[in-house]
This record gives sequence, structure tokens and C-alpha cells, in this order.
Amino acid sequence: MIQPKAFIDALAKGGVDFFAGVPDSLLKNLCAYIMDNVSREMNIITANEGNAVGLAAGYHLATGKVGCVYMQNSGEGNIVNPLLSLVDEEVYHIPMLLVIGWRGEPGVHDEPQHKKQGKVTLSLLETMSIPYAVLDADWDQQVAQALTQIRETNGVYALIVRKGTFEDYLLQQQTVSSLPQSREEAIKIVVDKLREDDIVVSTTGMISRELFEYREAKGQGHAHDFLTVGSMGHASQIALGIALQKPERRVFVFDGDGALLMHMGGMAIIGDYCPKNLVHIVFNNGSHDSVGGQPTVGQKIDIEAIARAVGYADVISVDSQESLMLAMNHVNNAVIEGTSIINVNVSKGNRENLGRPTTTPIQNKEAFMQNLKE
Ligand SMILES: Cc1ncc(C[n+]2csc(CCOP(=O)(O)OP(=O)(O)O)c2C)c(N)n1
Repeated sequence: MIQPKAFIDALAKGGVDFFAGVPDSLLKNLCAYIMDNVSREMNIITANEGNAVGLAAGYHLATGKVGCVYMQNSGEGNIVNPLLSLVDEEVYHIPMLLVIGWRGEPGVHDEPQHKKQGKVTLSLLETMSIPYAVLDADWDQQVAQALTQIRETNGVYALIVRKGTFEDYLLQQQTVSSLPQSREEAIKIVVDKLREDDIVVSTTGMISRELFEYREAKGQGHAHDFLTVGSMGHASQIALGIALQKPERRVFVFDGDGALLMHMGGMAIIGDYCPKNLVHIVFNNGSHDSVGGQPTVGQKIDIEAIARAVGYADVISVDSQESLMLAMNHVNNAVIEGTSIINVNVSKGNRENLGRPTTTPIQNKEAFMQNLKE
């Protein structure tokens, strides 16, 4: 296993000390070490992985130096466009190091949303003519070789990180939240206030897992919920797609702040169409809780003001169980001529023994579509 410190020191020795990226569970220890030991100016947690490529490109333009982009392989799709139309040698030819967590590696058990991405992770890089190495015991030589190749070719190089590659490192800069409710408690309050025929589109990570477990505990089945297990940041648009076709059904989005930020432009499209059967709920813990708790700007920005500015009809922000109940009563009883949003500030963290959905994505989709027909 590699010590995060030794890895970052090896990069620094090779002149790489600027980082941008979206955290990943396989890179949790590495990301935590970077958070604690690299200044805010030199480590930028971006809204999505494509933005991280943009930042590393800007860093190179300003300094002539090579930046490092860290990410989960789920984010490969988000980097394809800036890699091919900005960074590529046939365009601006900008050097960059990618560090990519390999979820869904063939032969290693993982969740369904990672399987296909895991299979094509390396071949996608090959298609983009990006050389790579899968880190192993000779990691220090691999890092040196990667940096030499980047220097010699002025190109991009990817280091692929398998599960269990990095030694543990515990984030020192833990932000302690004083908010009185957890995300799971907030989810329960909202679910308890839903009507029989309301449906939910929930986002990637623990939000979907907590929703699944609560439905299980209540014996309600799962046909009301579309669990967006992958495709981070797109749940609100899936919900918009449904809401516009099924105006007689109320559609609730259970979003995360990280997911909301990742593709925030979607809010403006919701605001423009503004269906009154859509309710956007953001469980805002100011962090990427599902992959290690690294901070987002979720609790620094005014989500209410943004929603209002892009045209949401009803905007509420709450930070206690009581105010969430009142907000749900309002959404249930008031006449609102458009889409509502409730920003629910919650504390970080989750239950240790939180399970995962036991239904497959296809079973989930079929039951959900059947429910929508009824
Ligand atoms: C495109 C993409 N990038 C990164 C990930 C890894 N990932 C899964 S959940 C998650 C954090 C989600 O944060 P948020 O939406 O705030 O929800 P929370 O986990 O805090 O409840 C990340 C980064 C992913 N699944 N897809």
C-alpha cells in the first residue's frame, strides 16, 4: 500500500503541486491528505471533473507547470470534452496528470453503477490516446515515469488507482456541524409527509441508500422511487422529464449539494419550465459525504437566491426538524403555481451499518415505470 504522503511527496519532487478534482471513495485517504496539507489555492475541489481539467489547464497557462486532476472513473465522461477539445495535442496541447480511482474493476465486486464504467475505464483512455499505468508495488517508478513522459511529450498521463491502493489517512480538518438534524432524519420527515401517489427521484450515494432503507423499514416497497445510483448530478433532470409528462403526479427530487453543484445549470432549465408538480429537495450537508466528507460550497452559497433568480416559484430553506415539517406542510397545502425547492441544511455523517439497495437497477426501473402507469 502507498502512503498518501509519500505519493504527494513524489509528485512534488517531480514538480507537481497543484491539484483539482472531485473526491472519490477509492481516493479518500489521498484526498484527505491533500486537504490537510495543500493550501486552498493549490487544491481546488471542483463542481465536476470537467471543471477540474479546465482548472489544471488554466494553472498551466499561468505558470507553465503541470497540474494534477484527481477523480473517480465515474467522472471520465465529464472529462472527455475538455480533454479532447482543449487539452489534446491536436488542440492546445496542455500537459496534465490524471489520478483516477478505478471503481468496478473487472473481477472486483462493486455496485451495479460501476460495472460498465469499470470495464471501459482503460479502453476509454486508449481511445483518447492517453497513456496510463495502474499503480502497483513499483508505484514510485511509475510516478517518475509518468512525470518524465508528461515532460517529454507535453501530454496527458493517467495513473489508475485500484481499491486498497492507499494507506489510511484520517482527515484532520473535520468540520463539526452544529445542525440539529442528520440527512437520514430529514429524509424520514419528508417521506412521512409524502402522499400515496407521490414519486421520488433520488440522487447518487447515501441519499438513495437511506431512502431505500426507510421504505424497507416502513414496508412501502420501492416502486415509488427511482434511485439514480450513478449519473451524479442528473436526478433533477430525470425528475423534470417525468414531471412534464405526468402532470397529475407529484415528483420529488432528493438531491445532494454536491450533485446539485455538479450540473447546476439544470436548475435554470427547471426554473424555465417550472412545473408545479415538481418539488426539489436538497439535503445540504456542505460535503461529499458519500465518498469521505470532503467539503463542497453547498452551505457557503445562497441556494434560495439562486433558485429564485432562475425562476423557481417557491423557495424555502430550513435547518431543523420542526422547520422541515412546516415546509412540507406548506408544500402539501399551499397553492403554488410552479416548482418548489426546499434547501434542507443537515449535518454530515451517516449510520455505520447503512445498507445498499437490494433490488437491481432494472428491477427498480420496471417497478417504477409500472407505478407511473397506474
Ligand atoms: C461523475 C461522478 N463523480 C464522482 C462520483 C463519486 N461520488 C459519488 S457520491 C459523491 C458525493 C455526493 O455528494 P452529495 O451530492 O453532496 O451527497 P452526500 O453524499 O453528501 O449526501 C461523489 C463525489 C460519481 N458517482 N460520479
